[in-house]
Amino acid sequence: MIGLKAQNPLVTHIHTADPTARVFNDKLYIYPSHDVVPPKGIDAPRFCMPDYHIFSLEKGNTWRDYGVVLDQNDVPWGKKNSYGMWAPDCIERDGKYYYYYPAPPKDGSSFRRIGVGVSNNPTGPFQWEKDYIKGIDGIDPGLMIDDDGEGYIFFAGGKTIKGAKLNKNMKEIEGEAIQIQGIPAGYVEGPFPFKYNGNYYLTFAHVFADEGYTIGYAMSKKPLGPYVYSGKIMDNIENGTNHHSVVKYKGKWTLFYHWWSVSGYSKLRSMRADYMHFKKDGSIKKVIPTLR
Ligand code: FUB
Repeated sequence: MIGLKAQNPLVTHIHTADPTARVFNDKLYIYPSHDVVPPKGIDAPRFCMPDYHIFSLEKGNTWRDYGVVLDQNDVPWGKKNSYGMWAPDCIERDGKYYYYYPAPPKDGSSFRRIGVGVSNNPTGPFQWEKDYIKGIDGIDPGLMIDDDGEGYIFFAGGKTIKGAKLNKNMKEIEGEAIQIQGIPAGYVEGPFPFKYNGNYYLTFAHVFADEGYTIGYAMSKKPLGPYVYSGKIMDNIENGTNHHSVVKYKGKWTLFYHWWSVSGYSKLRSMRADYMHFKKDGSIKKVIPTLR
């Protein structure tokens, strides 16, 4: 266990990226990915990402690091030493916690597949499914449980966002994943779904040719859309990528994202958080990050 002060960047003992924040039983958890310096002799891919840690916010505003919850070489269906454990998510349904993660598959069927593990606790241990979820071919799983209890998974694939309803077991999708309509042109990744005041929101990292990575969002009246692009939540802050999440914690909406101020290198990122505000009409005010 490692205790750290709750301020930006949130932790500095390891590099963390793509933070998915969740509140379970009034406690704040973060499910980030983990950037490392390529070990000697390793011809690492663009990002070097070997495993996942989980964090929780403790009394006194310190972060607890639960250590490695899944190593790349323990993914039952994964390619060994891929260093490709990209952005994960975790969601609760009926008292069980489901952890979704992308990894390169050993069968070579795709760039990334998405696997799932289940636990009775938000921090595991998780029982990892032997195979990846069929019908999903992409990265960056983003999960949502609707008010009626139905589960949805969104992911990025081929510069688009796709989504599907999950079966009750949370390990299979119902039918086929569909391309989400209404997402603007340009490279998109890191979809994060949530619901507020009867509207469905889908936020995503959105790359503009002349600006680079921003955080954009779209709104809909139905979980799988069609969505209407509604603007930017954050301008490009030169943070490498702009994978993020949104959560309401202790009455305040908060945006979790990353930047590389600690390392000075865009592939060694550090997670951060800033408050986010809605306007009366449901639109989101742009977040000005505290870059310190
Ligand atoms: O962190 C690795 C990948 O870069 C994520 O999966 C993307 O969203 C981008 O942040």
